[in-house]
Amino acid sequence: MTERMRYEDWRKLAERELKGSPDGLVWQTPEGIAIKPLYTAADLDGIGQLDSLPGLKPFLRGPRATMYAGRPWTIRQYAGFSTAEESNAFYRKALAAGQKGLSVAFDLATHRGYDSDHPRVEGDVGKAGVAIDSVEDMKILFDGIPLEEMSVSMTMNGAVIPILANFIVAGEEQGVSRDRLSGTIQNDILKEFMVRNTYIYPPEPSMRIIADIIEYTAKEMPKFNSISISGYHMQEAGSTLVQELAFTLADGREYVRAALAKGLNVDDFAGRLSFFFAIGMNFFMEAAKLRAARLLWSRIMEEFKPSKPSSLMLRTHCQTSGVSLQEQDPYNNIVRTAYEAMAAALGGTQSLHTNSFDEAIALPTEFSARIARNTQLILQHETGVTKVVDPLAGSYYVESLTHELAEKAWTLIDQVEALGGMTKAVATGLPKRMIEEAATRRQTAVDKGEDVIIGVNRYRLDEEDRIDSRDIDNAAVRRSQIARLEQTKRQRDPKRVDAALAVLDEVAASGKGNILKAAVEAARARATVGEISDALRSAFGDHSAIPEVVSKVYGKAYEREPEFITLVARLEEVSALLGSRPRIMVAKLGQDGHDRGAKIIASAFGDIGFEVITGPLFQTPGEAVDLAIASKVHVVGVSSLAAGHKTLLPQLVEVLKQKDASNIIVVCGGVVPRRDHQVLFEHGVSAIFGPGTNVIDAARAVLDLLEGRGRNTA
Ligand code: MLC
Ligand code: 5AD
Repeated sequence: MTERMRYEDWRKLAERELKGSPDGLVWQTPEGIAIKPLYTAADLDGIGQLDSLPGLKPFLRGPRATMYAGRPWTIRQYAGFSTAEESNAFYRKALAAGQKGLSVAFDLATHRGYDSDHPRVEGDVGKAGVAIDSVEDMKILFDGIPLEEMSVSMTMNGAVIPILANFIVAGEEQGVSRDRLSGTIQNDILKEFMVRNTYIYPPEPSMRIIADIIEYTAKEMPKFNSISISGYHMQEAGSTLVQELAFTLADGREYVRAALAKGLNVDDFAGRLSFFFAIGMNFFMEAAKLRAARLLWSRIMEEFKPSKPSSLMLRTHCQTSGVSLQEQDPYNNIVRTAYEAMAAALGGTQSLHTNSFDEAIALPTEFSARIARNTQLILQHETGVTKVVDPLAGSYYVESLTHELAEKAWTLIDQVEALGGMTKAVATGLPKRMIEEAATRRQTAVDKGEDVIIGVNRYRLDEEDRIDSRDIDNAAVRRSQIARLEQTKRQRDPKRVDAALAVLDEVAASGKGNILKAAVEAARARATVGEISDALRSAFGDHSAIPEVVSKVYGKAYEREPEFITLVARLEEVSALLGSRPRIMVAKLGQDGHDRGAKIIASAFGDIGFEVITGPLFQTPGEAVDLAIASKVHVVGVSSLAAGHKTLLPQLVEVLKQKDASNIIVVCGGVVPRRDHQVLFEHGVSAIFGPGTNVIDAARAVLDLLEGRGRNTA
């Protein structure tokens, strides 16, 4: 019997089971891929990748010949909070309990190149990561951790120069010369302009910084990965997996070009480029994505004609998806993370972070971090997944998906090329817009219940369990950071600092010499993160982005829904009451650049009929109030994802009072632990919309508030 005839038999059976056509079972994914209920050998026709072997180009089946059978992936948990002392203690405990590599999360003040005493960062110090102001902090961070043996990843992009310089000097002073340091610096600025937003300088000098770091590490630090080209944050911002794949690889190609333009030889640096992807809930597609990524990267690198096979090899870190985790019924997140971790392993990651179940509430506690770490330890030691290389190879479905993802991503990569490469594409705003549209579409599907999330839009608990969460006293952290900064400044030789900073400024401004090399000298002299960043600011200037918001995605999907129609009608009534359409300003305060939520709210509220003002990133409460008053808004909606809310929201309300604008209603959305709700209410916040809030519900609540206010003042 031929394959075709047997398939026809299956179809008949399926029709009988379904009492209808199996074509209705096709799942259209956000990537535009039609997933069929059955894959067969026929789906492998014409797929060229099937004879691939691990360790050999194009590395589809993995960069190493033996993969985890030889050495399992690195359990590398991203962590950092409060002071260097506290983070150091946390790292040591984690390493003793089975973690294998370190990964430092810096606070947002550090990310954006501000010392802890800077007035703009009052709400951010020590909150979303550890505060580092100088080599003195960096030395404490790694105290008792042998940098000769431990590979250290540092997620740093904006203030990448002072941080890497401080790390090199901390190593030096621990007795480990830079050529023996192993680890990774994220150093990926293009995705910052697209989604993550911890940039400091404009794109062009930012690309120079990257090229200088690749040059310096290629020459001086042979064990160090010069960059971690990241798609993670794109998926977090709402991208599809094809967008994540394509934009990340296109970013990588751009960095290779920047390094080549410096005169480097491709084989001298390509083997130390590394990648970073998110692993979300689409289990098989995520595993296929990593396989496709390796295939495509080797294709891209072939263009540069390297002679070493390792120059074609994509090695990657993965992190389970933060955005897939929920505030509601949070223990479900343990299960989600475990599935995602399994997908990362089946996809062949080199290193992995598993998120903690309290992701949507606060930074991990000792307890939630333990479960997250053990999720990987159990996977490695108890399930047997490490014993066989690329176990999904040959699966009709996974091979076919790998192929389809690769094709679709390649088409998008070509589109980027047609725009002149990723730097130019980013400048057009196209990738960002595409990602924001995908994010809004996803929100719509969740709000409408088409995409099911257990505990949120299906099987929601009547009452949530209370869980403990980590709280950080940022005022105390700030005080202790300022004390150490003052001490460091007292003890250093000011002439040496000034001289080193002048050289750095000159190297930056003239375009001659290596910026990192000059910064290492400044760090040795104890110039601070803020001072080094300012020296570069004076040469390069600051980057500021104009917020753009997509429209008609949410509204279009909802236009026929009765609840939407009712809401729009209510908005008209409220408008009549107010005498104008309700105006809301969506504000981001402090150094928190996570703007997916703010963008979705701005977009959806706009479609509902609100007049929306999108405030720029990084405002102080005072600046936000000025804009709100000048824009004559009725409501300020603050989106807070980096835990600055307890400092920044009360300040905002206070400034409104001082400026006689208390009639403006303040609401807040984002990651705000329940234990903080009361404090915010007491400080004049009228409503708090946590993760998992349906946008329609939020809009209705805002209209309720406006109606109340309209009646009160009427
Ligand atoms: C590996 N090795 C083997 C082997 N497998 N040797 C023999 N047999 C095998 N089967 C060797 C490797 O060649 C290497 O040596 C060494 O073992 C370590 O393995 P690795 O695979 O290179 O792992 P690792 O050192 O962990 O490096 C992984 C990496 C790296 C290349 C992906 O860049 C990395 O660690 N990245 C982490 C990035 C990260 O944590 N980012 C956090 C972002 S959080 P050799 O000598 O060849 O090196 C974030 C969130 C936010 O961004 O927004 O704030
Ligand atoms: N500690 C632990 N995990 C963190 N993440 C961000 N900051 C920290 C930190 N300080 C994780 C979260 C988040 C993702 C970007 O990284 O999972 O979603």
